[in-house]
Amino acid sequence: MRTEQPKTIYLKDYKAPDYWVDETQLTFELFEDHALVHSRLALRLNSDLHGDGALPALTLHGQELALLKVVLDERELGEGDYQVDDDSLSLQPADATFALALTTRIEPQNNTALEGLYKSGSMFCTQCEAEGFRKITYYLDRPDVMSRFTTTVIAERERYPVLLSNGNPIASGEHEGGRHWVSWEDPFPKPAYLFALVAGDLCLLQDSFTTMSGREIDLRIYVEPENRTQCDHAMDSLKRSMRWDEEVYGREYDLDIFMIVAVNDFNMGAMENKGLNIFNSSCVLAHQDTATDMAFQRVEAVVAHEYFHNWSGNRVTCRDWFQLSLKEGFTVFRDSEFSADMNSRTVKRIEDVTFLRANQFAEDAGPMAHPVRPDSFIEISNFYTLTVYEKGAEVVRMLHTLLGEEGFRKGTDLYFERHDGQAVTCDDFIKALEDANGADFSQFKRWYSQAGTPRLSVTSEYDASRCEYRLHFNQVCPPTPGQPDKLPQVIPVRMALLDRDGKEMTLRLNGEALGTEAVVSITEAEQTLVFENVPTCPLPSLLRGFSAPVKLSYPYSRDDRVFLAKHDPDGFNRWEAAQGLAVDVLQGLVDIHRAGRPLNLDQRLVDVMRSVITDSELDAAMVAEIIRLPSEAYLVEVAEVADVDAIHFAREWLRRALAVALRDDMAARYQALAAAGAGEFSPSASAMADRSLKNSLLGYLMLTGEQEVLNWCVRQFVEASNMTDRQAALVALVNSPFEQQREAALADFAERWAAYPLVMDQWFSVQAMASQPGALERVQKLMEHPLFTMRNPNKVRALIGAFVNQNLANFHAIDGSGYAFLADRIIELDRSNPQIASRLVTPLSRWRKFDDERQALMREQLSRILAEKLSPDVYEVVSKSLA
Ligand code: 0A1
Ligand code: ZN
Repeated sequence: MRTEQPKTIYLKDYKAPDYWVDETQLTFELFEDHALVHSRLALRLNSDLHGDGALPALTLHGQELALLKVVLDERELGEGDYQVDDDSLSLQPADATFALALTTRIEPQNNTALEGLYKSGSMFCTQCEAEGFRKITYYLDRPDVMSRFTTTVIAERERYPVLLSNGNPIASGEHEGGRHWVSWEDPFPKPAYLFALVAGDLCLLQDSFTTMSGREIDLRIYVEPENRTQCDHAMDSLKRSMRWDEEVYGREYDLDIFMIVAVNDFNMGAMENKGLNIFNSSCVLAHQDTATDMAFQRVEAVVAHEYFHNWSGNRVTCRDWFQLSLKEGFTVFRDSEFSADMNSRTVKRIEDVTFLRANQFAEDAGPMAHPVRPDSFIEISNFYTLTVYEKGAEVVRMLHTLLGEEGFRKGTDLYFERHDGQAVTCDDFIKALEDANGADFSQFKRWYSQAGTPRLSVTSEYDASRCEYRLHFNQVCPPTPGQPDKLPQVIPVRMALLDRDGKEMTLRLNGEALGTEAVVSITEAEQTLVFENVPTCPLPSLLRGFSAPVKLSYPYSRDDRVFLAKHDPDGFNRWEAAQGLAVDVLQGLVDIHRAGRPLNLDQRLVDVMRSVITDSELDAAMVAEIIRLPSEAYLVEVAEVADVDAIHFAREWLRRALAVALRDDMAARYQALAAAGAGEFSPSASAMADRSLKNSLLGYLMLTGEQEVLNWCVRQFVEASNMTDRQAALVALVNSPFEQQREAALADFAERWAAYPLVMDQWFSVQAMASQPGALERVQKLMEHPLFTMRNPNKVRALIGAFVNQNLANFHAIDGSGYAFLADRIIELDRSNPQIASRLVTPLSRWRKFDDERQALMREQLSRILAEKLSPDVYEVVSKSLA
């Protein structure tokens, strides 16, 4: 916790360390009220910096530690021989190489921040990224210091039969008093952020994988005994990820054993510790009875993400935390391509783009906007952001688009070969791609240094007499904090030109035939492309597959969008056209509602929706995506000043109007899908797609208020063979006016699933998101539920997070009650878990989007928070929000 102003750290101040740590030997003695950590470090002067042999002081990072013993080269030091303050331990070495042995005492049981060594339930576990290792012992806790670790864990055998750390087990034995020990050795040098330890009473799912060179890897998933039956999907996902990384990137696993451990209390999704991934249980456990299809897909993606880090992150790591996107952007790109290969590529892309536009675009337009490679930070935990992860992945995707599959692979091969075992920068990554391909990405690198979402405005002209079609591109990137002026970026635009039948024309540019689809690079602020031999005026299909993370505008009429939604041969852009039409319609309805006039339904939207609902040839998952209206969050993002009430009203009105207009088609398709899905549960992609469409239709149909539909919904809730269908029915009931059925379903659900924390998280979320008035009171009441606790991040996200991020109409209530409620929760949580508290500030930080009255109310709450004694985490976000 802070009293004085926290310090800002700058990328430009980066300096290599004065000393290296070649070997790190750790011994943990775990007890019920504390732990002792003995470390023995082999240190060596960084002679590149200090070639003259002068020995600078050694300063190690350390926080919240009780230092019990310091031994320098076998000599125990007295208190006058070293200096300790809140963040560090300093001493003066006498030689260029030396051994330092330390003993610290820590209290994992009282570690509520879940950073460092802590307890989750009865289990000990660690979270060291980014700077958690310094809460375990004094160390050079920075990613460019890579060391070989050997770890011994000693604990009571009865309570902690399983003792794990990174690498391979090398020895074990018994101590008196019922204690036992296990030693682990990790042969690969690694930064401290990849260190992990687990001790607990865990059961094991075991399998094996034979690598491309024929090595047999022991695969282990450790969970608490009651979760033993919910690990199969994670294990399958792991094996698929291992194969995929061999096939697509030529990357083979390197240790003999790969372990995943599920813990209930975890700040993020999961962590890629070398050989010992620690997961939030929500990203491991999946069984059809308890997890939705979405949860299954998340497990698959997160397992893959952490596994892929073994190369993109662990073997090649980051020089400093400003380079975080080096591992995260690349790894998100890798996991999203993996998911695309395992499921529907187009649907995966639609999901990713939808998420990016509703969330990352908002971040890029807000007070915390920062480049993919930030220039400065106060608290690095605040920079595990959508910009570093998702926009970073988009940047890597553009490089992939520009180089093509083969060129990109040549580049990554060179990157892994050149930098294996090193801690490097985003520039090193780009350089490897350039060198392998003879490419020049100097302008492209602005994507790493400039924040903000570029706007790409396109207009066109057709010259019939010359058969020429001109596309004029104009790019502008708005100012962001600390960056008033931006330079033009490289924007790859994948595109085609369609004739009146929706057929792609052959593209000719500067005398060169490019085929029917091309990627053109826009590099200037203003640029015109002249297509030749264009026989009739075309309709452009632009930015296919969302080939660059920009805000594209082209003056499409609603009729143009209808045409593209029906005829564009590119599936992604068909969806994009339907989405654009829905956004346009909704924006029109918001304006009409604000003007106090009655709303009317544009039949063209009904027509598009009908055409897909009745098209049994089209992938059901695509249909589900096309009929899903843009979220309220996205409508807020695209509005100049967002009127949340009008947005909520218009969107709900449109949903109901569509349900009424399409009632019979929707009902027929719902019934057909329900009949087809009855019987044995299937986890196949096509069964998932069917469930997704069926449940989306049920949501619409319930808005008709018909008793018959209510009966279908109740039947689905009661008879469902899986959680996807049951939860969808619950959502529909909870959002319906049928109070008695709603309360009965909630009570039934709670009774049945009380023993399953992850299922109960859904129960909390469904209620927190229900948009009827009075949601805040309901949330406050739910906070008193015996299964709710502010100490578990999943519960906080499920109830508080869902309310403030997904229930916009209630959160933004004009009396300010939602804002005051959130401020209270942030202040309360900051005392126990600053990382989670800081993430909750986001909705308040977006105050500039709203009307004056709400702006004042939101700012008032931010100021109230700022007046408290705060962690650096919350201080940074709140102070930047108010700046
Ligand atoms: N590297 C992990 C994410 C992660 C980051 C920080 C954490 O604690 C503060 C935990 C996990 C990943 O990308 O999966
Ligand atoms: Zn990651």
